[in-house]
Amino acid sequence: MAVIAADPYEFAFDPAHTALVIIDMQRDFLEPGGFGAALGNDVALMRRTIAPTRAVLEAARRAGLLVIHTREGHRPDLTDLPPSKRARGHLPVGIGDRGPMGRILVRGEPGHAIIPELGPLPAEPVIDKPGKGAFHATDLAAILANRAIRSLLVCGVTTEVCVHTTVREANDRGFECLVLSDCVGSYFPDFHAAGLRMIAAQGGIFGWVAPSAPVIAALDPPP
Ligand code: TIU
Repeated sequence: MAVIAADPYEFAFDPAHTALVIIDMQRDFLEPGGFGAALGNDVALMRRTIAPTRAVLEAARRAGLLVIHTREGHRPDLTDLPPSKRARGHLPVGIGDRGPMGRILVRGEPGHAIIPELGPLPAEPVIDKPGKGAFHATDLAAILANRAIRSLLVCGVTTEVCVHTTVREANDRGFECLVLSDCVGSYFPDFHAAGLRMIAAQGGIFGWVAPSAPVIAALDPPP
């Protein structure tokens, strides 16, 4: 077992039964000129997660962890897009519309792709999810069960939306989740901070929070 200092108390995990889950590190959320930026958000708040997430990703690959990437998006015909989600916000350019990097949150479009810095390897499952949570309407639960995964190391964006929803879904399914504080980001710093506190509050009501450095150290034991 690897054991690291975390909030609210130490997090113990067996790397053989642990997956790294990287949530929605897509061009439309992180790149200047994408959907998030077009909505007036400061993508710099999100981009600070790229370097630490890449370091965790490389350590997870070295350690042989199951690595799973997710993308939020919809079929090109939008048949899996709830009308409520499409209508929400009365956006002038919304989901399914042509945006700065192709049709927004539509699978196969440039903006839907994972940023090149964190691109998946061919053997790493990519979960295409229509919702905020990675379990809803996907085969993530089956993939984790087939590998006897019990613990999740969670990175990605945004802290209070897709990361939170996924961690809550995972927690209710019996997974132990460690959220890596420097590897998750939000357009809203106060939501990010509160989101992390909410994970670890009440004795770890949804899971644990720790920075990436001790996780990388635990995955890379000294020779
Ligand atoms: N991936 C994810 O969090 N999707 C969002 O829509 N996030 C927002 O914060 N809007």
